[in-house]
Amino acid sequence: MTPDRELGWNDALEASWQSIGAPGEPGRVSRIDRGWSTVMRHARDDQPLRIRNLYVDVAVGDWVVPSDDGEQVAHIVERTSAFTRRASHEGDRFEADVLAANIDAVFLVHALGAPPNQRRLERELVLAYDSGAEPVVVLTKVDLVIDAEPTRSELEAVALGVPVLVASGLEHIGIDRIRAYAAGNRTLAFLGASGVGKSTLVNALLDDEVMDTGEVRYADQRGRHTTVASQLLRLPGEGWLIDTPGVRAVSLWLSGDGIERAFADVFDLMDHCRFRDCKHDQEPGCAVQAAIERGELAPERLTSLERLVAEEAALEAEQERYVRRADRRRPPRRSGRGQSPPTG
Ligand SMILES: Nc1nc2c(ncn2[C@@H]2O[C@H](COP(=O)(O)OP(=O)(O)OP(=O)(O)O)[C@@H](O)[C@H]2O)c(=O)[nH]1
Ligand SMILES: [Mg+2]
Ligand SMILES: [Zn+2]
Repeated sequence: MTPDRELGWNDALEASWQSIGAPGEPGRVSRIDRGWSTVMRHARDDQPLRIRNLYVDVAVGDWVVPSDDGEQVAHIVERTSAFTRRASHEGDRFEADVLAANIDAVFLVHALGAPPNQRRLERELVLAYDSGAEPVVVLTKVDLVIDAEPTRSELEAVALGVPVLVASGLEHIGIDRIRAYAAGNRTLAFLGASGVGKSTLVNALLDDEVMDTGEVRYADQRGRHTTVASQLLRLPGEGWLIDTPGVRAVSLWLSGDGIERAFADVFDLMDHCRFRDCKHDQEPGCAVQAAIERGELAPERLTSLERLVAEEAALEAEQERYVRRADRRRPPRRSGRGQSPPTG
């Protein structure tokens, strides 16, 4: 049986699966509970498999091949995208924590009615590009403001052509434009600070009260609800949605070319500096400083870039130190920058 395209199977996944000899019958992980994966075999599977995920770092959204005895995950089909949290060091294990996999479009959610936060958006764009998903910015809670334009144009200035949508989860405004990204059985996910309105957007998309929102828990006085378990949810019409807790922009993994893409304007300027090793500080002929002087580049954007580059370098150094130490203690394993999760 070929995997169900309605469940999100696509040409890229097919090619990866073929490249490992097209084993078994891949299904998609819809949730994970302490070592157990729930695996759907087709889009309307109401009796999904429950199998063990021993020795494999499975994430919600993954396509997995069950073992012949149907008891455990035998392979993970190579991911088209992955949200990865910073490695946690546990004993001599060195692992990045994959929160969600095979996401096609990621919505970077900001709330209107609060000051626009360009720095946060820059960081989220880096993480989105690094994940491999297509970023889209959503400004929600539009019902709270008279004019969304000032905030929109401030965030557009750092979005560099990434679409910036306006919506309200509460008032069901702009929901169809978000849903349109799921056409072709694609998978959506939401990233953003706590309280910006992600769960409310998810509810509006599902047209249902699937996710708890802050308000709900305020009522029963147990404090804010934060989504606790990732799950793959079917959207009405077509497409999928992964609701992920803890995808806070602060602690994610940095790797790949996310910084280069999110700061493409600054990198373009850097190509025009007189000296190849320009530090973009006091050097003569620095195209970056010239753009700042002309008012074409905000100095905060350069600072923001430098901070992210330093952070990535520190993370890499830490990884390398850790891997070197671990390598002295046991046989070599794949490691290094942007360490790819095991795929089987
Ligand atoms: N006025 C207005 N309020 C909204 C809107 N969307 C969400 N809210 C309110 O904002 C609060 C937080 O919304 P949530 O959807 O729970 O936020 P969240 O991003 O899921 O938060 P975490 O789960 O903590 O990350 C709740 O009180 C919502 O009712 C909106 O479009 N308009
Ligand atoms: Mg939430
Ligand atoms: Zn320069």
